Amino acid sequence: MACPEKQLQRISKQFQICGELIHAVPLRIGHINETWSATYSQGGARVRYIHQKLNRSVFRNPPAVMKNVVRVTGHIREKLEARKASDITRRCLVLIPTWDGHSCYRDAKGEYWRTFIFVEGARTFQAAQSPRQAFEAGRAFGEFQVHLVDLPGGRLLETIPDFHNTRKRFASFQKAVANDRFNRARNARPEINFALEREGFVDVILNAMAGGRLPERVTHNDTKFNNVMLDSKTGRALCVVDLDTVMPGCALYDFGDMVRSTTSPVCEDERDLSRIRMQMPMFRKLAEGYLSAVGRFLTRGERSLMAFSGKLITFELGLRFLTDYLTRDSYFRVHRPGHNLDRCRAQFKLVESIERQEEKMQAYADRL
Ligand code: GN1
Ligand code: MG
Repeated sequence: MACPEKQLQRISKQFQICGELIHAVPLRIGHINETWSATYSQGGARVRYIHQKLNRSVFRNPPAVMKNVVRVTGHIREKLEARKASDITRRCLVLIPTWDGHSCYRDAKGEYWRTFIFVEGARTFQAAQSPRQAFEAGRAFGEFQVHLVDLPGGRLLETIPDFHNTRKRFASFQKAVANDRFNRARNARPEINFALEREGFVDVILNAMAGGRLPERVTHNDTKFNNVMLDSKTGRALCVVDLDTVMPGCALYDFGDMVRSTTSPVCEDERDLSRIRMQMPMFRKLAEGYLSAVGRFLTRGERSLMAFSGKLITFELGLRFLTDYLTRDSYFRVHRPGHNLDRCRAQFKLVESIERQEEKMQAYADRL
């Protein structure tokens, strides 16, 4: 993540921040955007902000991303203010506008930069440490969906069209195997077969949505456990971050990605596959937390696919990592050779574990 301090100095001057930039550190979070935490001196106090450069090859229309983020954060903030919540700047991301009033800054190279208030006294984790944390994640993403049920101003823009279209993801995977441009398919035969054997369920949610059996909602679409900020003192969820893929979707995409990223004890790129499993106590608390927030509006159809969605989205991510491996890692940032294949293997191992427990998981959700 090369970004000399000088460049960041220049960028940071574009935003409505009063103070001098003292230093900035790159944050190794996410596989897509580039993020820095920057410390400023302001009237003698130290304050931190987040500066982020959007990945333009993933987000083809950065102004659309920013439009959505402004609408979503503005709406949640209004709701928190209306109910006189305390600590609002830690409960919802706050964008710092540029001096000329824009939500982001476009530099001479055409790169888009934005700035958020740094949420102090909070932590994120790569993997959930306890069922209580799983509950908090479920509740936080559930509340996020609840807040956005009445978002005014029409449909959000689709920042990445077909983001959770598992059929299209499957088709891209098939194409990558057929072309095998980088001669990598030979390293991934078992994974390719694993994926091919499961084509049968890729359309379930798509068909239910197309047939009107599942509603479209405003969803987060990237509900990874490390996108929940937990208060360092109380352990309670404060807010969810990474709002670039908030757009029209299915509530189950969110729940499914929570199952993927919260119920296994290890990170999504764990190489010791024997450590990967869907842990029922984590699932129970995750489902309880989620339903504690959305229980009132979730339809029967949505409820009935909660366990399935965990399997589907874990499979979808496995497919995406595998496709990216086969096409020489052009999408997800990698930190070692074979990284995307490791990620794929970890997802598929988790899919198997969910398959073994799917009935039990759904039976539990049905009882809640
Ligand atoms: C990417 O960059 P990050 O970690 O927030 C990806 C998600 C994946 C996730 C897997 C825009 O998110 O869809 O679930 O990696 N984001 C995009 O770790 O593709
Ligand atoms: Mg993301």
